Amino acid sequence: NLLARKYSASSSDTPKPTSTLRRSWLYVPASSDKMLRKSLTSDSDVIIYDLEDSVPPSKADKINARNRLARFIQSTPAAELPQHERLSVRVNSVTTPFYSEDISQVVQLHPIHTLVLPKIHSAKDLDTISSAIFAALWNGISGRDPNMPISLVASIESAKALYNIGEIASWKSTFGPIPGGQLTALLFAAEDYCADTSIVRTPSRQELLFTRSQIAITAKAFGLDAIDMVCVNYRDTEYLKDECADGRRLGYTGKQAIHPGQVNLILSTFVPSQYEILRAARILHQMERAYGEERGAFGLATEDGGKEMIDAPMLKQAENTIRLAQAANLEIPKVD
Ligand code: 1VU
Repeated sequence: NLLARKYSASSSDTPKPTSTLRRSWLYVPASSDKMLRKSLTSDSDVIIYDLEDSVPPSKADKINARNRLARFIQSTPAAELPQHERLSVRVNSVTTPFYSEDISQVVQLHPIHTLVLPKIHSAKDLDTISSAIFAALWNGISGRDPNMPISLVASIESAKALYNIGEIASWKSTFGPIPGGQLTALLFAAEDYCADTSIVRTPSRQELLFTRSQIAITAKAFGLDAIDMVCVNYRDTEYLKDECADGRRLGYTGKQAIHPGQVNLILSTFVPSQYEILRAARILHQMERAYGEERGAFGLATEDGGKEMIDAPMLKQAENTIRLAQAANLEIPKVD
């Protein structure tokens, strides 16, 4: 059947996940030796070593944090560090005097895969960053493999950024992805966004719905990952669960974390539930049968004894679900 043919683990044409899952993005302040060490024990899909807002703003503190991170990465055995795809650094924003030296030093830490870029307000900001990356590599100070791309994440945190979101999401470096960097994700920084827009935060998050949707859907339009806001209530598991669930419903592929205790919940929310996987498997199986009977639609039995109509768009949704489940190595049940 369709399910067995397209998705069985033993099938030779099993689709392979197109990208590594990047569900949880854990910030680790580079100003803290203790937290840097602790990051080595985290299962987060991505670790963001932070040079920006978790570090005090003084020049001395910024320089210390940058140097501390370099020492940490250089002195930790490679096998203990997060693997290449999991390693990212948030540099300081283009509006500060620190960003170009941050970039220059960070690209020398050659395992770094991703740069998280705060306060991107327009494509011009990305051009500025890209020039700094190009200059750092061109200066020949890097031990980095020149064919290793640098993945860029644009943080959307202002009214201007939201206004310019199309030009940001469609940005390409004039230097090419290598060595200019390649945009791979949009990230929503809710607290800065509220500071910029005077939006008043409420526990309901209702005031952020438009912006969260806009960012997630724009990311989809350009094939980018969409990374949802930080949940600052880091001791409230129920609140985090709720925020993760509505982020995923809005189309986000992952979420930022500020505390190691948030990671597992994010990892388990940004994948389909067992119920969703079973339903998707049934849709694929029953659509195969419907196609065999020259029908493009059929009625799927619902949990409450009713029926729902399934046709091509639901088949696509089911395929997306199975693909995501496979990428997360989740079991896909056989259905009759
Ligand atoms: O068990 P240990 O004592 O060895 O370790 C503590 C603590 O050091 C460690 N830990 C972390 N390790 C790595 N990365 C982290 N982000 C992190 N957070 C804590 O875990 C153990 C338990 O910690 P705790 O429960 O006692 O928590 P603390 O009171 O130590 O720290 C709480 C805060 C929130 C201050 C801490 O988690 C933190 O600094 N998080 C990162 C904040 C940040 O990066 N902010 C910028 C990004 S968010 C943004 O810009 C927009 C809002």
